[in-house]
Amino acid sequence: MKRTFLYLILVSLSGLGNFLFAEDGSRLWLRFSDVTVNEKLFSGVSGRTDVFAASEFAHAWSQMTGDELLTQKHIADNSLIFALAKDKVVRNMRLSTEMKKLGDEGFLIRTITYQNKKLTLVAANTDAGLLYGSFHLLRMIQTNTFSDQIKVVEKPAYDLRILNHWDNLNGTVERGYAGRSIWKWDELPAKLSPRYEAYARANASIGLNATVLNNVNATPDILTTEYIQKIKALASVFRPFNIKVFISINFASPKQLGRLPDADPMRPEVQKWWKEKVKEIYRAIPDFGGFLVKANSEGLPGPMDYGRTHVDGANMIADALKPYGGLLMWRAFVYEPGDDRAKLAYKEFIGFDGKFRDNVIIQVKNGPIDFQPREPFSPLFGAMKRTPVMPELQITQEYLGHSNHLVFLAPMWEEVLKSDTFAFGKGSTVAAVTDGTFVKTKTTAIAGVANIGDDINWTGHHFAQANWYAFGRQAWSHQITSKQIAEEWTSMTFDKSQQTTKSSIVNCQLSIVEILLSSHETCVNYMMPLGLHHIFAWDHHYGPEPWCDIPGARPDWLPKYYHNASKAGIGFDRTDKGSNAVSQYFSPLREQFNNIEACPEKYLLWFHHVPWSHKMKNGRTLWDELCYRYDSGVQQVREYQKLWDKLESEIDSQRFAEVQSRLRIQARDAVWWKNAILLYFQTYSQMPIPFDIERPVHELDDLKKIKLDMKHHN
Ligand code: GCV
Repeated sequence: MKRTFLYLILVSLSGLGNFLFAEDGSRLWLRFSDVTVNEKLFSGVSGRTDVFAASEFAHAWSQMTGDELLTQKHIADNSLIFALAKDKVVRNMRLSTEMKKLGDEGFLIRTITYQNKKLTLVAANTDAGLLYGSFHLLRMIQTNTFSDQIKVVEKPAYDLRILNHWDNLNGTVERGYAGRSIWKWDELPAKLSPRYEAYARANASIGLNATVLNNVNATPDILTTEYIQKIKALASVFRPFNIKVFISINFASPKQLGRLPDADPMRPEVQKWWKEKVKEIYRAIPDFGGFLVKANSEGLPGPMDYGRTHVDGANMIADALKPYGGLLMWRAFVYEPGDDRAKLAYKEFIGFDGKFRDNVIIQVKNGPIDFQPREPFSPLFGAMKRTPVMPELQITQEYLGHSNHLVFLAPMWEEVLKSDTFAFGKGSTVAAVTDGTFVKTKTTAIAGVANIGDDINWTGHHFAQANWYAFGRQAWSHQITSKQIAEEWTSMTFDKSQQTTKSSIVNCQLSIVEILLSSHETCVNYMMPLGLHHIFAWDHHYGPEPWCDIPGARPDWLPKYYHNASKAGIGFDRTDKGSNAVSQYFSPLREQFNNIEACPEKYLLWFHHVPWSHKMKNGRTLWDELCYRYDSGVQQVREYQKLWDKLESEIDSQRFAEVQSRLRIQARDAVWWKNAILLYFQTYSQMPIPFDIERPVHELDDLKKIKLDMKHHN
């Protein structure tokens, strides 16, 4: 990482820019040309010209103001910067413990008075820190929070803040709902799409610093010399933006590509093959990040194919990466049949605690099953006390309405990261057991499965951009609130009212934030409230299919396995009388989850099989409560439609119409969910739907016939 110390901005205004862009969402939250710079606050702009961060700032500034920053006309201002740089104010700062604490990626932004001028200073120990500081400063300008009294000190919560692309080399994206892959493998390395740089800039602007380019269901081809050249080309676009490149690899590559008899990690030729392959990669890409591996999961090859363990497999590849400082992210998304699926990853990994090399990190999905609308956190968080563990979140909405539903995921991730595991006593949140506070590790990390495709607006739904944004912001700071993220994103993304009056922008933004913040709970309500999970349609995971039965399918791929509905009740008994999954949690959680009275109602049917007539905390029966929850999900989406329609005169016509159309789909889908689930479960509960609730408008038999052809999504 390049070492620099300081870069300075004294900001001024000279003329507002007038750039015209189509409102197609392609600019994401980086809509600098729409920013109205408050003239009173700025009195001059300058900065070091030899720093990438400064050129990024300049790029944004010129769009905001039409002013060419850092050109000849501003050179005079630099005398002030040079004087300041030599001044003891800065000398002292450079040596301060505050600066040291910023580490390699932190920054500070501060208003100082120097030679009777108020200056805004961005300081960092590295170019990367300056880049993040610059984007932070820009964000303050974009969101109108810039002032002449700034005192910001920031450093990231995790070392690696990484996107996982589930992009296949043939251009499709597994669980991708925003078009095809943005990586144009056929054109690489010769042709570089301008989208690559735009992607890197967007990531850097929210603090992301790494990416895994290809699907965890990896083909060996990614390791061919041809693909290494393509990866190298991408890495060189991303490098200035401080983004490291990783790839997913297929464990059987030595067999498939190297033509060895097998891929047994104990076979010396296999070990040699990996060492040589890694050497070839680092020769091409010296700052290559490392590998992500899905092994012995969902049919993928792995060390267990040869009677070896996850430790054998991971350590063998980690040894190959070690001389180059490479990292191996080994996934714990495994569920060999044999027990309650929610227990399997823990059971398979817990015995390996402390046995992995120090450049291995175990990647664990937020919940014990699979990115459901709501899950309790995975019990592996905190349980591996001597092994680095990184959370894996899913930004793409596989189980949350794809890119048709407006669902802001920050509140869900905030709930996960702030959940207390009690692994090291009270306060050992999922965030704290993964960010190095409790488990000492060389590298800490957090991953998000990307929702990016080649759609013009990047993410299919305009509001799905907010989830990419939120992942970056939470990876940078797991203490930031969802509300802050929602407000920031909204004010950067819906920044220009057609009416251009201040109050109309503010009102518009308030409505959008209101929708964002309640949208996850809304989706949980119309899909799977009270701890219900995995009652989705087979394979595409879009609509409801609690009745789904595929002869010969693994039972734990079928909804009935999870809901267990019968005349007696509904839910999965994971108490000590059932699968005892509760025992994988630390006290007092395990007792709390085990006890039907103490278990949080949002997880009730996750941990308990509950009679239909069970009394909920509000006095209703479980059945009635389910009915009201589903209905309130529907009503909430209809509220969003009303709120949105009211904004028509405020929002540009393209984005308005596109969001409006998807809200209509979401409203129809919410009704579909409610009708399907209530009519189906009513065949078990045999209780009436409360009479003040809108009646179902479908026949159960008709709903059962719905078969969506969603192959194009995979
Ligand atoms: C990439 C779920 C998804 C799969 C995905 C898998 C995983 O099962 O449905 O598409 O595969 O998780 O995370 O490996």
